[in-house]
Amino acid sequence: MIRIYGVSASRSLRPLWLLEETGIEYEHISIDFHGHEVHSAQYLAINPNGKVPAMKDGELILFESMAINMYIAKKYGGPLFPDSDTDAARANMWSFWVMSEVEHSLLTVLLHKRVLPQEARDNSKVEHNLHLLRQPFGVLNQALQDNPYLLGNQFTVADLNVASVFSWCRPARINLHDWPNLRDWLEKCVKRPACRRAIQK
Ligand SMILES: N[C@@H](CCC(=O)N[C@@H](CS)C(=O)NCC(=O)O)C(=O)O
Repeated sequence: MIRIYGVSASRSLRPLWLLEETGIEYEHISIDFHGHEVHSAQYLAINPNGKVPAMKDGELILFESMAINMYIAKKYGGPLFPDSDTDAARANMWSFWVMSEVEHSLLTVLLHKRVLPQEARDNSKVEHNLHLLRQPFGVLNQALQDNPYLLGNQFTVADLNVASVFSWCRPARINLHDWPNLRDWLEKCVKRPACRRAIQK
């Protein structure tokens, strides 16, 4: 049975959400990423980076949340994985895009607004990264202008991967008023029952 390592209050939410969407049975090893567990010899044999998520499916072990999700979607996702090579390429594009153009800045805003202890917060980092995010937020807003989802009319792994990163906008208290397509799409994605179930894990 496919196994996912990591608590849902981490990037492990991404594969947990996807597995909940597929409906397949899976095993959840709910290890925390703060502290010793991820640095134990046993876990480092699964993910030598000492981070979550990681996945084991038979003999295959993967780390990196987006790579894990593309594998799960293709193997178990049915219509969650695009049925044409061109749409599969677009799903990859959006997944790489959100990791390289959005994730770091959004996490910096979240950490410095809400997570770090007051004395470690730096508002100039919040302002700088909010400024950097305006460009990719605009790109996503535009991409959702004519279609309800990133690849067309249907929710796919591309939406899940991108929305799972953008879901940090809410705890970071980022006002999405300037990007209404993005805001409405994000709301629709994170309200999906599979996402709500994964968050409870
Ligand atoms: N690029 C990796 C990032 C994984 C990552 O940084 N995970 C965090 C939790 S969200 C972690 O395990 N941190 C533990 C540490 O840095 O010691 C992915 O997307 O899977």
